[in-house]
Amino acid sequence: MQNIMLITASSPLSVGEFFYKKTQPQASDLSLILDALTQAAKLVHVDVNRAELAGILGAIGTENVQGEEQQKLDVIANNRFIEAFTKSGLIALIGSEENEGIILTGNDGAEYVVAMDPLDGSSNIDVNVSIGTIFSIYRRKTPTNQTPTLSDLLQAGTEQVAGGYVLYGTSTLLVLTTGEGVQAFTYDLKADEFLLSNPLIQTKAEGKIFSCNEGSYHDFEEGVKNYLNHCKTQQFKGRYIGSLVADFHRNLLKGGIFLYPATPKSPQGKLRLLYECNPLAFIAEQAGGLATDGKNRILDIQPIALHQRTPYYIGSPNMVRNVMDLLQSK
Ligand code: AHM
Repeated sequence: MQNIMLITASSPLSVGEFFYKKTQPQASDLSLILDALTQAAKLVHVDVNRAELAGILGAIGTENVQGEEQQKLDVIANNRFIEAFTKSGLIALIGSEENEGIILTGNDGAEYVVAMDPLDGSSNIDVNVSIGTIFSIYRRKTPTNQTPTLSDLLQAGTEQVAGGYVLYGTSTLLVLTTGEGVQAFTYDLKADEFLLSNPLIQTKAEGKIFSCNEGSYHDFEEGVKNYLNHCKTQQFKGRYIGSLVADFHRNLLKGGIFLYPATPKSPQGKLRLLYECNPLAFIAEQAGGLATDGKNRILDIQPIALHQRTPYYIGSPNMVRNVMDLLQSK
């Protein structure tokens, strides 16, 4: 008979504990903001899991600013995060995919602002496929004795104080960076906390997965077509869920590239710079990956509009460099 060994491990840190232990000056504010974020994420976790039983699947009958049909869960998640950030007292302003303009929380003296996609991948809500919340936290630029403005959000991604996502998948996971590597926290239902489950995520320099909506292949420019053909010649695996967070997360862990190129119909691509591309680009770079629009580093782009879009290539660095080379060799 085999000996059974009892392993006792000290209990993993919660998000708040992990960041409170850090020494940077904003550590305590940041841990409180992340606490607000995780409180909302826990509620959204329940909403997502009970959606069919609770009758909150399907469209609500309205469109967001992008002209996309809003799902009931889009609106519920949006309200959950807005309420949590507002109540924290630490967020002055929010920019959301679901709202045309900025949302003033009334916390005029607060020092931070948030850009978010409260529920990304909404076409997958009704079919029980992974979806996510994506967010960026910035320090505001306007003085705290003034009402915050859109300019507080229109900062390059390099200015992010924190960025990340919550993935509502086979488990609910928060993946986060504050510029010191990438950490993952898994929602433990028993403890009712997001607990540190991976203290340092790093991606592979070279991956073997490519993720792209190939239904638009004929609309892609030659460089993208050549890269996709290269992936197939190399017999890389094609994997595409249609939920950015889920596609990105898989490639982050396994090594791969996600592509959402421009097309004649969408010359700026589909994905939004502020609350989809920048947070994931911050994570990718902190994990050793790259993110570009084909020419420029995503994090260097100076935004000019809240709902600005960009072509997007993100993932393992050698793969991203390869597609950039092909895009530039016309
Ligand atoms: P959404 O904000 O309506 O959910 O759109 C964003 C989603 C991303 O999650 C995903 O990468 C992309 O749209 C998929 O688009 P497509 O259906 O064109 O492949």
